Amino acid sequence: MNNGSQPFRSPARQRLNSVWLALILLMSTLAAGFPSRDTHAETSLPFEEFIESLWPEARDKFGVSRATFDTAIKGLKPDLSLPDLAVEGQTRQVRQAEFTRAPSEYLDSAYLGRLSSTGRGLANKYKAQLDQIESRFGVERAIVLAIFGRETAFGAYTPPHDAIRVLATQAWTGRRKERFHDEFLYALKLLEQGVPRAKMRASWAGAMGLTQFLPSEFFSHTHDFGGDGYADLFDSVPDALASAARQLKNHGWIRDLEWGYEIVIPQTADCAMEGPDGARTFQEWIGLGFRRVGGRPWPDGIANSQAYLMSPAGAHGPSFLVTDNFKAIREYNTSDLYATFVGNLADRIRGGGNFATPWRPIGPQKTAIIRAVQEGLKARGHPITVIDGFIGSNTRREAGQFQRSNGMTVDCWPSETLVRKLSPN
Ligand SMILES: [Ca+2]
Repeated sequence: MNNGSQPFRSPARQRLNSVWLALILLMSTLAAGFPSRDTHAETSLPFEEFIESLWPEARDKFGVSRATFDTAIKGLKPDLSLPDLAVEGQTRQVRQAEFTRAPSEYLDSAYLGRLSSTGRGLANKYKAQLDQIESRFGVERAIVLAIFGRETAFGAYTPPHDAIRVLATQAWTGRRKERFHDEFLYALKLLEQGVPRAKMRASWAGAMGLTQFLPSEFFSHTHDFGGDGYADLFDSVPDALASAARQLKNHGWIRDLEWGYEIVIPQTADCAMEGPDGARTFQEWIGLGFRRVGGRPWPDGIANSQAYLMSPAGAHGPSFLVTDNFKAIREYNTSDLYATFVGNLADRIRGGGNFATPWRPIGPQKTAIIRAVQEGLKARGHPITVIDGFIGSNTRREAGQFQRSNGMTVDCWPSETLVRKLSPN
């Protein structure tokens, strides 16, 4: 699952030139207008008392013994350096990397190329098991391998945190602490079932194992491959691959359907058609003049499948028609960049996959500017429901529609220019 702290081989850092300084000054100004939600503590109990308050539930609903509980919490201290906490006196922390890194960096072709080479090797090594996984779950091997590659670089990366400490901290004072309450209890249940604490190394968001599952997912999506009675997501590659496939299937994966296709938007259309609400059949898209890049043919049998337009960098990079399987990947990690990474890595493992359209270097996605664009669009009656400073299909589409109806260049991308245009003064 979420693995924002995972190291990423990024291209050269953005240089801090005068344009950036101006942007930063603008951002500070914008940020000043939006009082942070997280400068006040929402925690009512001290950490130790909060953890102890979970004991009755751990015992009654999760079958945890007092001995396991005591051992797990002995000497436990919260880790206030984690991202996404709401801690008194602490400034806002950076959230998931998917929401801050530029698309051109996140979808770095060289890194994708290296991963795909390793992935092809693993496809040979685990051919027999992958045959069975495809047949059982209907998820194609390249997709399953791509999840493994994205999450832990095929096991080369071990997350740095102790899962119990991370989950206890997030459940106590995380910005999304409701979500982590049960995850902490499921982690205790894993200990109760004999998973060694030392194995339970987690991302800052509590995901563990070769394919990064949250503790609750160990109880809903795992698959024991080989029938030794234990789905070992820490040390068994076949178990981890089968479990990733099962998780995708549980999230609606459709057999024999691609995740999506890079396309060319016709002159008569633009990026402001983006988003799941604008889904049409492939037949309809093709009728509107959408075509695959490089004149590639459409495969047989997809005419009546639904797809929606998705341009993760607005008009500054490739656009895709994506299917319900793209949505299933997003259930693994709710981010268009994440799902595009997985889909593209799968394409490359199969031997293709280079983006035909370049990702232009548009810099990291600036939370303050995105937030100002969302506020401005909402004030003008656009259907923006969440002002969160994170960019997704909805913000890109509405930005594009505003640009279109105001005679601006339609790039569906938040910018300083767009903020000024949206400003009431
Ligand atoms: Ca097993």
